[in-house]
Amino acid sequence: MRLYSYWRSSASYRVRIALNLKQIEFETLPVNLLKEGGEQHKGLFRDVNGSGLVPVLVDGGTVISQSLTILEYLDEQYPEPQLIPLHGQERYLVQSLAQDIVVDIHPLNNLRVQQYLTNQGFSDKQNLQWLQHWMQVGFSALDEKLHKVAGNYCVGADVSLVDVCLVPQVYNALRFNLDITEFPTIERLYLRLMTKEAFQQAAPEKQPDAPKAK
Ligand SMILES: N[C@@H](CCC(=O)N[C@@H](CS)C(=O)NCC(=O)O)C(=O)O
Repeated sequence: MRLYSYWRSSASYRVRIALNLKQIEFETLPVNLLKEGGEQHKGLFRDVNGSGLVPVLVDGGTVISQSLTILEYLDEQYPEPQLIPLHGQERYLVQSLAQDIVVDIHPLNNLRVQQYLTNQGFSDKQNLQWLQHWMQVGFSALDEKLHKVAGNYCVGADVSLVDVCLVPQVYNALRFNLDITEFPTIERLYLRLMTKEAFQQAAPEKQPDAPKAK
């Protein structure tokens, strides 16, 4: 199992958490999103994913892009622990909450969006305000929804796809100085999830391509 990944990519972070939860060993194939304009736009990786985005999972002859699709694949192939409930309302609740994060919140804080805004004349401060605004909008709604359904985990008593997507998004929020104490359910869940080994080991700073601490 190999994962094209970038240490600070939150979409890659989701997949790393799932691999750890399922105790699947994997090799990281680093794609440096910043080096010389970004390796995601260059020859070798463009052949792997023409969209120029990480993560991409390679499992034997199977090559999959899009983190949610990778997570679905892993859940089918390695069902322990099951991240997407197989039946009932919980199945759709888990998927829709995960999409609130992956589809509605995350894309607006992606690197290429920030780079575009900078090229359009946004200052660093305006860029930060943009990021914080959209995360604030997304987190407010998400916090209310999670408040109604969370137990020890985002949805009830079992770890799910939502937890896997929440932690990297909170990492992004903290990175961009969003005050997450405004979102008490999200904050509680994040702090609890970060006590778990599978989540800790997936953290950006623990990845082989992370800059070495000085
Ligand atoms: N919908 C995609 C999003 C992937 C994505 O946005 N990846 C980011 C890193 S988190 C990326 O590769 N960005 C490169 C760029 O913006 O140039 C997924 O969930 O896998």
